Amino acid sequence: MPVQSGSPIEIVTLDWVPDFARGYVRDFRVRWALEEAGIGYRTDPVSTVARPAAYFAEQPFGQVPAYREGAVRMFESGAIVLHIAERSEALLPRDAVGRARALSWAVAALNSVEPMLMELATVDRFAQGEEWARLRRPSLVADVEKRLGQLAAALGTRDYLEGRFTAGDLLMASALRMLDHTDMLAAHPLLAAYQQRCLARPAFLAAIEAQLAELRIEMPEPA
Ligand SMILES: N[C@@H](CCC(=O)N[C@@H](CS)C(=O)NCC(=O)O)C(=O)O
Repeated sequence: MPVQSGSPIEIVTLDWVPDFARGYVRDFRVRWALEEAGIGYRTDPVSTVARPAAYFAEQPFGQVPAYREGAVRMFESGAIVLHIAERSEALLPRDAVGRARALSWAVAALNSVEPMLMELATVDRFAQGEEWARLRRPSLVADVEKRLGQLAAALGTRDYLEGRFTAGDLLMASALRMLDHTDMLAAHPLLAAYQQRCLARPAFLAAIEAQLAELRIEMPEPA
């Protein structure tokens, strides 16, 4: 159970999402980071169907999550996770070398891995059946396979990208969840095991349980 510290933290979440998005709304990343850091929080669900105009002053794109902590106002899940990581050695090593590596992996997750996985999710889910999606998919799949191979090679046989868990792993494992509708990770057993290791962490499970509970959905039975 996280402990309270400093100013109360509030995460802006959505009050409803369709079934496929439950457990995947990006506020889970912020909840996960706070759970890893042992920092308590509350949420302020915003209406999915009618986002108040004032909310755009807080999150310019009207999306979630947004983050409030005293005078601090933040948006972008990656930035928020790194902000939390500044407060916790559990997410960011104190030594300069380890910290630099963790930051590199965090940005790699957001900038070099997530965009192509997001594009695949768009092709497979949101543009399903459209001609452009059918034409785009083969070369996109090839790009994703290549990137996964490179990531697997960098991970090697380590438990985490830099040996110990960091915010970089949190964001990488979060990004890899965008492949959940495929079996593409199976081609890389060590990477798949890494993903499972990250997602078996009590802090991740608590984060997902909290999101699902807020959306009033029961946790599925573990496979
Ligand atoms: N890059 C942003 C993306 C945020 C995002 O896509 N949020 C989605 C939920 S996962 C959202 O708010 N969707 C509703 C909308 O775009 O109106 C972040 O990581 O915070």
